[in-house]
Order: sequence, then structure tokens, then C-alpha cells
Amino acid sequence: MAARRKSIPSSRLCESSISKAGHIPHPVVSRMPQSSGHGDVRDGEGEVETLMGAVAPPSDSSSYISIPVAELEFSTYRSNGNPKPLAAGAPLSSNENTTPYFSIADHSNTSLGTDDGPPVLGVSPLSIAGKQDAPPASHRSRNLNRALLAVVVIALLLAVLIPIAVVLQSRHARNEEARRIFEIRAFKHRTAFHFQPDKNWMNDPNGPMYYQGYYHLFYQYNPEGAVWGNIIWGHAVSTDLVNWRHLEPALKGDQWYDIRGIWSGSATILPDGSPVVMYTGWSNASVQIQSMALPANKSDPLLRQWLKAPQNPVAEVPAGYNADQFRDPTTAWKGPDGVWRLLVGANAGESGTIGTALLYKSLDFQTWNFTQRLHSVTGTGMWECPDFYPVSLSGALLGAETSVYGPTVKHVLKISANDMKHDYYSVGTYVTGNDTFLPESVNLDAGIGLRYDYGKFYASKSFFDQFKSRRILFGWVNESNTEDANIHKGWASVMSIPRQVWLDNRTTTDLIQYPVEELTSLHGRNVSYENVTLEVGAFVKVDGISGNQLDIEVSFGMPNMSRAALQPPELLAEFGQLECAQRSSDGNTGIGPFGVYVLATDDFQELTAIYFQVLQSPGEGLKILVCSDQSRSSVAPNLDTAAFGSFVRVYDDDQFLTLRILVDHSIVETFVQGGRTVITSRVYPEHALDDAAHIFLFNNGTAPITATMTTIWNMNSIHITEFSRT
Ligand code: DQQ
Repeated sequence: MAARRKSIPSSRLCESSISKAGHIPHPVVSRMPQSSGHGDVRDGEGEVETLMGAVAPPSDSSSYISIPVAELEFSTYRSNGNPKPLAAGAPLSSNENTTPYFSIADHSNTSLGTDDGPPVLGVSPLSIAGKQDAPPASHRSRNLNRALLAVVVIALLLAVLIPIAVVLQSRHARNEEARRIFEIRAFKHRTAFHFQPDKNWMNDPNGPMYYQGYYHLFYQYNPEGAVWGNIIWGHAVSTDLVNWRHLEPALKGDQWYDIRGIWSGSATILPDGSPVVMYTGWSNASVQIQSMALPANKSDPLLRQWLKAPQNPVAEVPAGYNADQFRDPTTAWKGPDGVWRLLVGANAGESGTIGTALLYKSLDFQTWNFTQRLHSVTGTGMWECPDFYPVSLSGALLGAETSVYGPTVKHVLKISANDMKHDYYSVGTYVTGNDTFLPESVNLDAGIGLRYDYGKFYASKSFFDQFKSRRILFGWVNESNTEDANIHKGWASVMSIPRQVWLDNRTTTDLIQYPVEELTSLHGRNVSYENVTLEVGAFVKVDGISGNQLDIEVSFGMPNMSRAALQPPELLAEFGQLECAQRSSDGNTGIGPFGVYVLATDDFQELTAIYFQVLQSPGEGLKILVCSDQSRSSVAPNLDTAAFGSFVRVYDDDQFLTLRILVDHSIVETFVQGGRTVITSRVYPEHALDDAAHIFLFNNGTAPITATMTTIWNMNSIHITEFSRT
């Protein structure tokens, strides 16, 4: 026979308990026959008492709470240990509502009733826990069943509630993340058409390649914050080198040989069309060691998953070299003997002052052996991120696949000089017979001559785009502000605009770099002006356009000067920056300074000047200096105020001096004379924002200049899709 239950709504229970303080109602008791078959508890008189449904709280109602329970039924016992029925309430009917309620009270000051009076309070928690006289086994088993039922019900509830809570929690986290990224993207110095991760720190570009319709860009990334550390390979893809989609990081440190970080490396497309990446692992013992990874699924054009090669590491530091200075494998190439080769950056000599590129060979692309140095230059320090590739001598803009060698090409050795934090390149001949590199000019050797960029640009990496038969270059552009500022804004560094790179066939010593043609897909509205005369001391505001996202092309008529006196271009590589640092766009020193102010307020409180200056020092010929000056870019304190610059090659038949300036909020990339010289600056205007950011043409020289053609486009923002698993 089932026990009859009485349910008392908690409101009533509490109400009566509280309103009748001092008068404690009797608990409701059901009386069950001895032979109920439910293992009832017997008292001394052969009767079983079961208190059901409710227990009155103590008169001190402040110390009790009400909780509903699924089922509750228990017996009361006198404190002397003899079960004795308490005063019974009205008989219960079996079809009454069975929703039970129970109140837990602090019973420490209460006692059970006696024959002479009602119980002061129903039950002590101790008696519920059975610490007093234990009930008989049959009752215990019924209680056990009910407890089990309660556990099952609770488990079912939890099984429903926990997933809901998890979903809500993760939705909340996603919303928070989206809000944070929205805030980061809204920040005034965030770029709009340069590649950046959603947040945090980024440095070197790694393993760029074209694969099955997608350009892949990997990069050094700290998922934990806006400073260098915890480095993994971030990954993004693009179909046009302009708009990007972030993917899940490609490589994380999880093996002894890379547990402290996945450092820079390169991709190689094997003859069967499949890609492989080589990278530097920073090992558990803090040494640098080279490893390999392959796509888990070559039919996935997004190459979302990478597997580390089981034979890793594949190249260790050779005897006599420093395992702390051994990193950044290049794309591999195949020599005439069919053997694979690649370079690893290192240094040698006392105090490591000899920068060097170590040559490794492999027959099968599985194991790699050190053979010799391909090239070294004394005094240049550690060489990071070497790059070694052919450039076509044919005069076309065409690039060459990395394994091409012979008379149709020259070779470029690029190194990132750790001591100087600049990317230097040298054009020369790759002598395949003995695997050496001979620079065209010893004055222009790697680390002492030409730079890709005379501003902020480092640890760059090129790749051959087999889709368009061109070579593309990406570089890391660091910030010009403080670490604290980066932490505050939640990100640090941008990637340069991808540049097409080819040999200047007029010198065969120099490269030309220019923004990839696809960038013009971002062109919006434009204005164009012809033949604007800039008298001495003129500042001409460009009407009809302003802002922080611009593509500016300006050509100036060649100043009146003796071309015969122009210095040989190959000697003009370095030392321009010293000149720019000593000068200013205000100086009045002959032909120039003349050029363009961008991100300029009307009162010139803030401006970034890009300008030419024709220089002639006694006993020397003419040189044409070009500067990009950060010193007046912002009224904010604690910024790098360097004025970057270099000399630019000008030929006898050049009709114009030209600038192409990409302005993108906090980055200004300038391509001079069609890309013979490139200078990148980082600037953080406080007032020169949006409609208050103007463009001026100016001439502070002593002779008039004509801006023969000025065309300025507003640049649209790129689509950069956040990472999602779908
Ligand atoms: N950055 C990587 C190194 C590389 C350096 C570490 C160059 O592999 O030498 O983040 O910026």
C-alpha cells in the first residue's frame, strides 16, 4: 500500500509558521498498519508512524528557508530513542495533491514533543541523516529507492540544464569577443586595407604561397596578447591578396622540439603540387631547431589542418654554430643535380658578427644535412629570415619559380639583419657548381647595401605566385609607439601591402617593388588635378578629398638640374636616413624640399611629410633624397619621431619624380619612382582624422615646381572575415 501524502504549499506552511509564532502546529502524521509490506518502522505498540509532507519551523522564523523536494517522507523519533507517534493530524486522502514541500530549519535549540505536550519542532537534521536510532532496513530501502529516484531526476535536470548553460555561456563569450573585436576595429589607428589579425601581437609573415585558388598567409602570432610571446603560426587565406579570411592557427607548439614556440619559416610547393612548410621550433631546452609540417588533407584548398612530420626535427645546428642563433628556413629549391637545398639564418665568428646563410641539402625532402655556408658578410651580425630567389633578366615584370637558375636570371639574397632590424638584399649570381652567391657589387652585399624599405619593414618573405607568374613580397610593419599603447589598443603590427617585386634591368643590381595590381579594386571616389604650379613657399590644399584611407599618386616635373651630375644609382643605397633626420620639410635648401603632406590638419599642427630634396655636396654629383617624416605626425607623446629616407635612382630619360602614397590610418607606405625606393612609416594622429585629415602639395625649396598630375582615391576597407570553424 502506498503511503498517503499530504502536500502543503510552501506559502501556507511558512505563513502559518510565521504568523503563529509561539504556537507550533502539530506535524501531519499518517498511520500505517504494521503489515503494510513496505518495511514500515514499528513502534513499541505495533504501529508505524510516518511524518509526511511538512514539518513546522521553529518560532524563530528568521533561521529557516523553504525548498520544494520531489518526494519527502520520514519518521520521527523521540530523543530517548523510542519511536513514538507524535500527535496525529486529520486523516489524509490518497487522491490529494502530492506535491511535497519541506522546510529546513536551524534546529539546534529545539526538542521533540513529549506525551505532555506537542513537539517543539519536528525533526532534527541529524535524525534525517539517521545518526540517531536507524530505521529498519525495509524503510531504508524505500528511502534508498526514493533517493535514487531523486538522484535520477536531478541528473536528468542537470543533463538538460548543463548543456543549456554551456550554450548560453559560450554564446555570451562569443558576444563578448565580438564586442571586443568590434571595439578594436573601431579604434582610430586600426588599419582598414592592410592585413591584421583580429587582435593581439603579430610579427613576421611566414610561408606565403598560392595553392588551389587561394593565397595563404601564415604569420607569427601571440594568441595571448599584444606583445611578443607564445608564438604560433596564424593563418589566413585570400583569393585576391586584398580581402582575407582568418582561419584556425596552422601550427602550435606541442612537441619537445617546438614547445616554446613555432618561429618563422617558409613553404615549398613540391613537383607534385603539394605544399610543405619548414619552420624553426624553439625547443624545451630553448634551442632553435628546424622542423617540417604537411597538410593533413591536400584536397582542402584552405589547408586548414597541418601535421608535423614524424621524423622531426629535420635539421639541427651544425657543429661550431650557436643553437640560439639558428633559424628561419627558406623555401627550398632544386639544384641542377636534382638535390633539394634550403638556407637557415645564422651567425659565426667571435661575438657572432659574421652574418651567414647555412646551406642544407636533401635528396628526398625528408632529412636535411648541412653542407656549407652559401654566403656570409662580416660585420652584419645574425641573419634572420633569409630569402633566396631568382629574378628574371628578361625585362618583364615576370617572376621566376624558386628552382630556376642559369643565364636567364639573377639571384636575390635577402637577409633580415637582427642588429639593425632592417631587411637588406643583394642581387648577384648563384654559382650552382659550388653553391655560392656572388653579389653584383661588393658595395651592395647583403647587410651593407640596399634595403627593401627605408622605413619600418622587417622579416619579410617572398613567394612565387604561379597563378600570375609573379613574385610577391610581404613584410612585417611594427608599431612606432610604446608597448603600453599596444596593450591598451589590444593589437600590434600590420602586414605591408603585398608588393610585386622584380629586377630593375637598367641596373641589374636593384629591385623594384610595387603594390599588387589587385589593390586598385579598393579604389573609391577620386579627384585629379593637372599642372599645379607650386611657387616657392606654396602650400596647396587638395580640394574635394580628405581622410585616412587614400591612394595618392603625384608626379612632379623634373627639376631643372644637370642630369650628367647625377650620382650612379647603385651607390645611393644607404645613409639617406641620416640626411632626412638632419633636414626637415620646412628647410629651404635649394631644389626642395617639395612634396606632399598627408594626414595634415588645417593648422599643420599634425602632418606627415613625404618629400624630395635634390642634394649637391662639394665634390660630389647630385643625389635625389626622399624622406617620410614621422616627426610631426601627432601631438601625442612617446612616439617614434624618426624621419625615414633614402636616395632614389633617377635616370637620364626620367621625365618626372613620382610618389605613390598609401595612407591607411596609422601606416603610410610610399613607393618612389615607380617603386625604386620604398619607405614605410607608422603614425598616430590625434586630430588629423576623417574629414580633418587633409592633403597638401607643398614646395619649401628655392625654385618653383610643377605637380604635373595629382590623382587621389578614397580607399574602401577590405573584407576581413573573422575566424569561424564553418
Ligand atoms: N621572428 C621570429 C624568428 C625570427 C624573428 C620569432 C624575426 O624566427 O628570426 O618570432 O623577426
